[in-house]
Order: sequence, then C-alpha cells, then structure tokens
Amino acid sequence: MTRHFLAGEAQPRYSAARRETVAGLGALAAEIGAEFVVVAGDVFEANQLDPDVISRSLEAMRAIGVPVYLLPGNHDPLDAASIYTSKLFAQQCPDNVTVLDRSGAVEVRPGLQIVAAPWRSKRPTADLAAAALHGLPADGTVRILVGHGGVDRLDPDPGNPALIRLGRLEDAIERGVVHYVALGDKHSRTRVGDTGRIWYSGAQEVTNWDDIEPDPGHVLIVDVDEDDPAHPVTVAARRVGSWRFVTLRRRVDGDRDITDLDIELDALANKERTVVRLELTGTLTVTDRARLDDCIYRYDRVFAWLDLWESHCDLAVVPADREFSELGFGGFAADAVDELVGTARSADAEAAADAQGALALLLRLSGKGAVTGDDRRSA
Ligand SMILES: [Mn+2]
Repeated sequence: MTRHFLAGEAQPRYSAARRETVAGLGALAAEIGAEFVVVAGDVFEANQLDPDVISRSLEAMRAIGVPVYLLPGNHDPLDAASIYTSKLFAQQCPDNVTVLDRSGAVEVRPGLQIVAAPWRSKRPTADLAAAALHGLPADGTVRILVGHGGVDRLDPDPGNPALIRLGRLEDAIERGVVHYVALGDKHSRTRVGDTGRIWYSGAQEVTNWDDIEPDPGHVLIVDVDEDDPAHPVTVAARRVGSWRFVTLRRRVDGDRDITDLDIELDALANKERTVVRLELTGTLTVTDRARLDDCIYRYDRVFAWLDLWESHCDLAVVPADREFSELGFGGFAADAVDELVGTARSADAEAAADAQGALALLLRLSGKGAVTGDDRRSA
C-alpha cells in the first residue's frame, strides 16, 4: 500500500514494517497455540503488483509457520487477471498458504470447517456470505465464515447488492450453522452486532489517519470451545502494528503554545514510525511563525513524516508593534519595513501573505528568527 505522504525512505520502511508484522505472527501463533490464520480479503492491494512485493509477502506468510488461509477480496478478486492464479504466485506459494478460491465449506480437519466467500469480481451482485452459508446444516461441525465487504447495518446503501446482511449472519449463528465470522474490508478493528461472534480485525498495520481509522494494528485471537455443543467463542485483540498516523489539532497563539507543541512532539514515542499531521489554528507574530516553521522543520527530519495539514490550518500572521524596531534599520530601509508591516496587517490576503513572508525572511536573515528549510531551498 502506497501512502503519498511518505516521502523518500519512509515508504519502503513502512512497506517492510507491514510485512514484518505478518512474519511476526509466527511468534504469536506459537505463543498462543493458534491452529491456523485467516486473512479476510484484500491480502494484496491489487492484482497487478511488482513481483518483489508478491514474493516478499509470501515469504512473510511462510514465516507464520501454521496454515494461513487467504480470501480474495475486492482489491484482489479471483477475476481473469487474479494474482492468485498467476504463475509467480503458484511458483512461490509456501506449503502453509491456501487460497480460499471456492465458495462454501472447506474442511480444515474432521469437525472443523472454514466457510469461504471469495470475491470473483470487484462488483458482486449478491451477498456472497449468505451464498457461502446456503444449505449448510447445524450438525455440530465448528464453522468459521471468512467474508469480505461492507455489512448493511454499518454501511446502509440500498443500491449495493453485495452488502453482507447482518440478519442472515445472525440467523446462521442462532441456528448453530456457523460459530464465528471473520470479516475483512474495514482497516479498523470493529465488532459487528451483539453476538460477539462477528468481527472485522482491521489491518495489521495502520493505513490511514486516526480520525478515519481509529483502531488499526491488531490481529484477533479467536478461541472456539469445541467441547461445549454451543461452541462459544472468546475474542481477544493483540496489537501487532508498530506505526501510527496521528492528527494533532492545536491552538497556537504565541511563543508558549509553540513551546507546548514542541514538548508534545518531543514526547511522542517511536518517531521514525510515526506520521504526524498538524491541524493548527491561531494568530502568530512573524517571529513566532518563524519559530513554528523551524519546529516543524526540525521534527520533519525525526518523524517518518510531519507537516502542517494546510487545508485544515487557520494560522494568521500579524506583525507585532515592536517586532522590527530592534533590527537597527533607518531611513529608506525603515520606511520599507513599515510599509511591509502595514501590508502584512492589511485585508488583502494575498498581499498580506507575501509581506509576512518578506518580513519573516528579513527576521531570519538578520539572525532574529530561525533559518528554515524553506530559506535554504530558496537560497
Ligand atoms: Mn475491501
């Protein structure tokens, strides 16, 4: 998965972290005695991928050690160009990896079945989970349904025939046909309905900002009691992801607020695996703004990525009364500074921004403000 804001070496490190998290499931599977792992679709971002990505991903899955069942989802459907039927996949697929390429029940061992609802195209015309469950008896067999896509209760969209109908899942659970439903599509851990048996685990590593994706980076450990005829389940989340995409919304109205922001950024752990988007509001002097820019520039080098979320920032820069009087200008130069200060305070937003920029540069070049990356680049 490519993240546009991860510049330079951050993207390959992020991609590697996503694979390492997968390979790291081997230790977790051994620790808890997991019998197998299911991945509920969108294993791959697309059917056409760099061969290196496919090979490395399959190596990561090999390292899990226990059987791994992959469900084709909407990103990697079983269509004519499917990654799962490619020569490369066939050559490199480890012995412990199985593609759930047929709708319906697959026997894992006597008394235990996976019920698969693979996607064959990006736009199914029916509830594939319901179709996969169709006709299965309540005969005491433990069944795990692996499905993909939106659920009608969470994503009501009457025009989407592919939505999984929660009522049908709950009915199958009630009848004892199926005992756990592993869903994929949402990247954030999400419980569906009230049975406690239907979950989206979410992505193993964060993929989006925290306001869109509040709870990523987990796997779910599902324990099915095979002795109890009702086959009750316990579900426990284990955090396995190591990256964070954080949005910080803060008010900055002066020196003290910038210091607080600096302290807050400094305190964030795991900086090289943390991406920070700053949503700042406030009114700053030219000197404060230069200090803020310097702070952002310094942290951008330490974090995986850090910058202002420009479209959501509302930062006004208003020159303070005596901000430029100590620079020692006289005569013509002093008049020019006065004029710039006047323009910087004016209602003409574009001219004001240009004047603020000129004043900030003047402060920096005179040694009163911080020299930022922007200055270096323009220099
Ligand atoms: Mn999906």
